Amino acid sequence: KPLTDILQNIEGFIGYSENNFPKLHKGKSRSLILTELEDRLKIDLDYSSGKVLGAMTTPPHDFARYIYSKFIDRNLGDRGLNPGTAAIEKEVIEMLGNLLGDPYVDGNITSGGTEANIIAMLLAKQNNLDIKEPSIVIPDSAHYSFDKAAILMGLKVKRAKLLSNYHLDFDHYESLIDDNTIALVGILGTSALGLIDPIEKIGKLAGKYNKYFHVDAAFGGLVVPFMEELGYDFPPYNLKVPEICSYTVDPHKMGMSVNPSGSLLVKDSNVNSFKFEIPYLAGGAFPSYNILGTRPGASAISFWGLMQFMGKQGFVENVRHSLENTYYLKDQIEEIPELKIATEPTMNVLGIQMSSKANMSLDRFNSLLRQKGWALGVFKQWNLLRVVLMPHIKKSHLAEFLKDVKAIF
Ligand code: 0PR
Repeated sequence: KPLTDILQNIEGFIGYSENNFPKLHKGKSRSLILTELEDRLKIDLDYSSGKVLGAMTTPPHDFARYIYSKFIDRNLGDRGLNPGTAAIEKEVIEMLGNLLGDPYVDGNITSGGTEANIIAMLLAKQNNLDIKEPSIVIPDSAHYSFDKAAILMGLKVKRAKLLSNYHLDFDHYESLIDDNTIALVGILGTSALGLIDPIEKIGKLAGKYNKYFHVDAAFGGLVVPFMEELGYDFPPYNLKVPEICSYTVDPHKMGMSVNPSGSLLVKDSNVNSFKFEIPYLAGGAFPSYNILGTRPGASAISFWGLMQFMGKQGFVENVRHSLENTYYLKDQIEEIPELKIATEPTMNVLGIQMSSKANMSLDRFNSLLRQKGWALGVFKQWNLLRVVLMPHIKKSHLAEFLKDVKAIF
């Protein structure tokens, strides 16, 4: 299909031919372009409306935005040319390591959880080059980035079942491990429900079978440590679990930082580290774990600045606000006979399902919500709608949402 046909079908598309670049001999004025952009981008959902209820992203903190635009020219792909930025990146990894139990951890800022998880699987593969038909064992709740990694590297994916409460069926997980397994994956904050896998127990399996162990804490890595500060108890989940080889944590989710910002922390004492190196760069060769070549230094710099600005207390307050909203919404949903919660929430993610009293499908319920502008995540395989109580969600948004929900039944 030609690109023009595809664009014509996008809602809000106005006249590609008018802007057709080859025909546009003379540039337009900034103000004309900005006016057009503001107008065309109006159809994108606005976080401040509270309608973005099902995404793991939130508007970046103002200070992070400011820093990002100020240092937007820094390229971590050539760290020799940007030694200041490289040092800041190293400090961000150290600070994340400190928060997660190991300040001596190695690692890099990535474009997000997907890049970090793909690199982790690549590290596992490089550590098991003798295995000819490599497979990975992941919980059925794992993010699609592991499937992407598997496609790229020709890995077989073995998905461990979930129990009826959507937690991992640990016995099934163990039964999938065999000689071809190159990596075990555990999740701190699943995409659908924010649940936590038994990280310490999977670690023990990794030790017993001598396997590479990766933890995907893209979401939970910047939630759970702050929940601990609020007095919540968790079984061991962080880098102190000795068998962990690598750990994904995303500043652009609950870290309130700019897109794109992820990170991969690597315990190089557990890994035969495989870093990419480009020898001819003007600034010299600085091997890193990244797949991206040119990569935004401003991502590292913004999160460094944001951590300094907010302090631990700032993140703790954000998490407290998100949890209060989670429990408020849970209580309210439980009062509506046609709905139920999928499972007890562990962090600020809530799954909503239809109860046996509802005479409506989940699909229909969701499309009625969409008509009213509410954007929730849909996980068809588990018959649930996901609400992520990100920092931009206010109680008043939830009250509006509940009013619309009640009007449906
Ligand atoms: N690991 C976990 C546990 C995730 O939930 C995600 C993404 C990733 C890894 C991958 O992270 P990146 O998207 O940074 O590569 N989870 C979000 C989700 O599934 C991604 C997202 C965010 C999707 C905002 C839509 C959206 O509007 O919800």
